[in-house]
Amino acid sequence: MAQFQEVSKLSSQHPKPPGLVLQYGTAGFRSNAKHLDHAMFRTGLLATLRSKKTKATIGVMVTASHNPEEDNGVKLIDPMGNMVTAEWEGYATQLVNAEQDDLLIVLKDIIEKETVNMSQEANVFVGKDTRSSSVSLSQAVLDGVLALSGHSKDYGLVTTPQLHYMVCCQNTQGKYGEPTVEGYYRKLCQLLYSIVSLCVCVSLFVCFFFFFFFSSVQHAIHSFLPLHLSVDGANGIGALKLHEMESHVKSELQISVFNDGSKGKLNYECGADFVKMQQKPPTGMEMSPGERCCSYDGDADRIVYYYTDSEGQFHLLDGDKIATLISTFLKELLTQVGLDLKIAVVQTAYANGSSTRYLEDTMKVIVRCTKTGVKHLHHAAQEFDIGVYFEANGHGTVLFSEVAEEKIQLLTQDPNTNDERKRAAQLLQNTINVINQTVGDAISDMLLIEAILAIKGMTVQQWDAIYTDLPNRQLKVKVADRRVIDTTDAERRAVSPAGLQEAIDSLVKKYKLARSFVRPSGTEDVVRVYAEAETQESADALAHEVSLAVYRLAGGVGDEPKPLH
Ligand code: G16
Repeated sequence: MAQFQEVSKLSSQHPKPPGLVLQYGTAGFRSNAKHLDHAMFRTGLLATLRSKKTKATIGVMVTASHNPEEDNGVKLIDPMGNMVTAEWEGYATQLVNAEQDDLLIVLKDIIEKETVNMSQEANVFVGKDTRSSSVSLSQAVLDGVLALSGHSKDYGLVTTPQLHYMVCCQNTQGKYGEPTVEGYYRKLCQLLYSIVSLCVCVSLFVCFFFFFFFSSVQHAIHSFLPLHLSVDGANGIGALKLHEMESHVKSELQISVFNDGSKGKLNYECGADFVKMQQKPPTGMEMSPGERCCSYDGDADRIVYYYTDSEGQFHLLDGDKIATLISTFLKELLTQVGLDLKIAVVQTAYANGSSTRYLEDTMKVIVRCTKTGVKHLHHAAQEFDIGVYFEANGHGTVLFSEVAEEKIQLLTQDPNTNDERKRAAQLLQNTINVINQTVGDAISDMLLIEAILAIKGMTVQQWDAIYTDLPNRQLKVKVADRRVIDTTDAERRAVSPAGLQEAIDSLVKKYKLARSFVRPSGTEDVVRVYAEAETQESADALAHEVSLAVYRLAGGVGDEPKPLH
């Protein structure tokens, strides 16, 4: 077949280093960029097969997100904008690891197993982040698509969620929106206008009564708009896209962008992962006490908020706090409209114990815990009418079932609905539109959070005070082969190596309100350790002791982990 000859020819320009093994991990392949050329070419091949199989457009995003600048990676996007299925992740691993001479055998095997019709047209959307290696690596993806005669559209520099959005728009014939970057901004920002204007109407209504006492209508509106926010762009694609979006929201939201890539290094001492892991502000950010700030990660699919108080103390509002704010807002609106829709929050083992207790005991919402990786959370959230999913690291979104969307839309149009119910239904409708339901999206989440705070008239301090986080610490341990650690119970317990879980259990018993778990990272060559306890000193000590147990029982390399203090 001519197509296979072309694959042979082009793959020799993207040869696999003999013996190199890569794993499709938590969010695709990730490694030092110099090992990835063949993986990109082959991901282009696989995306083309997936497109032929599904008769839909598939996305390929070249990014290593939160990893250091010298790394790169690739994420495959399925037709509805979600992550590719586990089965195809397996094919990706097989194809990428096939030695050069076996490539066609493995490729034909996948075609046969999946009964792919090779005469079917294929379409692949490709995007990339700002890493310098992304230029040649995305070209390798395009070569892979071309080798199997697929059509490709290169979106160039986009955030990961933007590419997810494009794929979904394309495959829903524009029902989800227009598959352009401009279309994305228009969709998200128009909704900010309407959410804010709804809010202004209410403010006006309230101010009408106060007018006679304080003559404060004008003042109230001016103090309400524009909102102001400082954003740390992690020196990545998010900063670039914020600049692009600025003109759309100038009068509603003023954004000061720091770490915009003009001088600093990607993700270096900045970005959502740094802020969450280090529990401190990014470098390069100007912060006034009490001012609302947020950080994106390297491909803008995560966001965390924070502020410093008048004593200079740093306060982090991570994915758990975001999930709580959004689900409280949605639950209140559902009560106002009188709709009985099942709402749930999906978290991972990293969720702070206080957040889970607050959600279950005070808010009385269903809480589910899944393995790390948005693909797992997304799947679990789909089981509910409204599924709010967030990882503590700030990656998350909200999913509305078709039934929920229909019921809400009907209410907005029902002539018998009173004004208060109609306003609440309209806000729910606007939330559906502003949120990127394909995947966690820092820009979309940020616009929703800003709108919620404005609507509720809430300061960042009031949001933070909803519940108090248990002090916690995350550490990384280097081991020879992190696959020796296997886990169960949504990664909360280790089943191997022998003795590790018993060691963790006895260490946890030493501290009050303590919890700890370990798991191999799926994006970095490390074992992650999480610990929480009643005090920061206890959380730090527990994290260190568990790190030592990992180092000793799981084949640690380099120096033994040192205590934090
Ligand atoms: C990716 C995944 C996230 C996950 C994170 C860390 O994020 O999309 O779901 O939480 O990796 O995963 P791990 O602990 O396995 O390294 P990103 O933002 O890097 O794409």
